[in-house]
Amino acid sequence: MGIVKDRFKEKSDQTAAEIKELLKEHGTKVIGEVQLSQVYQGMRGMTGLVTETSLLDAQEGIRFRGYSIPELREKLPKAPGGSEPLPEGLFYLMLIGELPTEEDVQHITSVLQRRSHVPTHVFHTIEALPLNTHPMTQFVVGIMALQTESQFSKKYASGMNKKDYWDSIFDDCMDLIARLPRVAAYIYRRKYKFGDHIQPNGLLDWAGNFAHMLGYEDDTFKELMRLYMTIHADHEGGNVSAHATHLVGSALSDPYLSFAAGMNGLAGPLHGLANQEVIKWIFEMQGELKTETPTKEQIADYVKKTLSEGKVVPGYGHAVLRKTDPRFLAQMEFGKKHMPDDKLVQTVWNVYEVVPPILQSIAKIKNPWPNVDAHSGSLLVHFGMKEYEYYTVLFGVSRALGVLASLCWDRALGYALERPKSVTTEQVKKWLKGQDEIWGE
Ligand code: CMX
Repeated sequence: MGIVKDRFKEKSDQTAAEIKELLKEHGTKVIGEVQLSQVYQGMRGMTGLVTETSLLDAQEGIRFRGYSIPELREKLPKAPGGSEPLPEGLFYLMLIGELPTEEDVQHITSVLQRRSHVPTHVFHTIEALPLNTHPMTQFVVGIMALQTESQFSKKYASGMNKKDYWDSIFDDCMDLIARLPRVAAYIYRRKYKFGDHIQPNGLLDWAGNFAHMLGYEDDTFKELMRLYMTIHADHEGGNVSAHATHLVGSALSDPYLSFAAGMNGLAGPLHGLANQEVIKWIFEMQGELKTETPTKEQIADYVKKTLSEGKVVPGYGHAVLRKTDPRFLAQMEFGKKHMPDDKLVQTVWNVYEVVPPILQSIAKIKNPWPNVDAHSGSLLVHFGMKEYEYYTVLFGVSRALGVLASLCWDRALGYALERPKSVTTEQVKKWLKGQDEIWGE
C-alpha cells in the first residue's frame, strides 16, 4: 500500500493545513439559518458535515471529486476488454482526489488481493446463524466477527499518539474492503447455493473476483459488477449509511465497528433495502396481474393501489435529488446496451414512464423521479440472480469504498467526536413563548 498511503498522507496534511487556516480566518462565519421544521424533520438541507469524497447536487446528481458518473465511466481505467470503470479507480479518486493511472489501479487491485484473507472464525460465526437470517444481518455479523483483526483497536489499546490514528485506520479500511467480497459471497453461496463455496481467483480485479465468488462467470455480469460497485459507492456524507459510519467513527470506534453501523442503516427500507423492495414489488405486481409484461395502464393502476394502501412506491423519490438519478440512467444505458429485450428490464422502463406523473400529482412528494434502486434488481435478475433479499449486500460492499475512504479522511483531519445539541418539545414550546433561551436569544 506504500505509494497510495504516502500520497494520502501528503494530500491530507495539505488539506489539514488549509482547514486550519480557513477556520482561523473564517471560523465564526454564519453559514445558514436553521428552521424549527428542519430540527423536527430529519435535518433536511441543514449543513452539518464535511465529506471530501463526493458532493450531491439536487438537479444534477452525484459528483465524485468533481467528476459526474458519465465522466467517470469514460475516464476511469477499465478491465482488459471491458468498458465499465474499475471501482478500485473510483476508490483511488475518492481517497487521493485525483484520477488514477492504469498502474495506480493495478496497484490497488493487487493490494486488495494480498489483504483479502478472511479468518475461519468469521465463517463459523456466520454459520451459527439460522439459514433464514436476512443476508444483511449475516453481513453485519460477518463484519463484526472480522473486528478481531482491527489493527487500530489493538494499537489504541497499547497506547498510541493521536497523530498516528490515521495510519492504522487506513490499514483497517484497506483490509476491510479487501475482505468484504469474500464474506459477502460466502453469505450468498451459503444461503442460496447449498453452501457450495467458490475460492477467490487472485488474477481477477476486485469486482470481477466478487462476481466469480458469487458464481457468475459471464463477462457481462462482471462488467455489471464493476459498474454497480462504482455507482453505489458514495452519495456525499448525510445519507444514513455514510453518516452512521462517520458518526460511530467519531467515537474512535475502529473501521469494522463503524462500517457495521453504516450497514445497519443501509439495511433500512427507506435506504439501501429499497433495491430488494423494488423487485419484490414488481414480482408481486406480475403475480397479481398474472402477466410478466404488464401494460402501462396496468402499472398505473398498481401504483395507485400501492399508494392507496399507504405504502411508498419503492425506488422513487429522494431526500436530496430532484431529478432522475444519474445512477439510474447509467444502469438504463447498461440495460439498453446488453439486454434491450429483457422483459423485466422493459417493465422497469415502463414503470419509469408511468410513476413520475402520478407522484407529481401528490403535492407532498418532493421528488417523483427514480433513484438508484429502481433499476439495479432487474439487471441482476437478467443474469439469474433472483434472490432479491441479497441485493442490499451488493450495495453494502460497494458503499464500503466511499464511507471508508471518508473515514480515512476523518481521522487524518482529526475530526472531532460528533455531538450535536438536542432539545425537548417542552423546551421548544417555552422558547416559542419567550420563556427559554435554548437557541441563545
Ligand atoms: N412513494 C410514496 N410516497 C412517497 C414517495 C414514494 N416513492 N417518496 C416520498 N413519499 C412521501 C413520503 O413518504 C412523505 O410522506 P409523509 O409526509 O406522509 O411521511 C412525503 O412524500 C414527503 O417525502 P419527501 O420529502 O419527498 O421525501 P423524504 O426525504 O421524506 O424521503 C425517501 C425520501 C427516499 C425516503 C422517499 O422518497 C421514499 O420513501 N422513497 C421510496 C423508498 C426508496 O426508494 N428509498 C431509496 C432511496 C435511495 C437510497 O437511499 O438507496
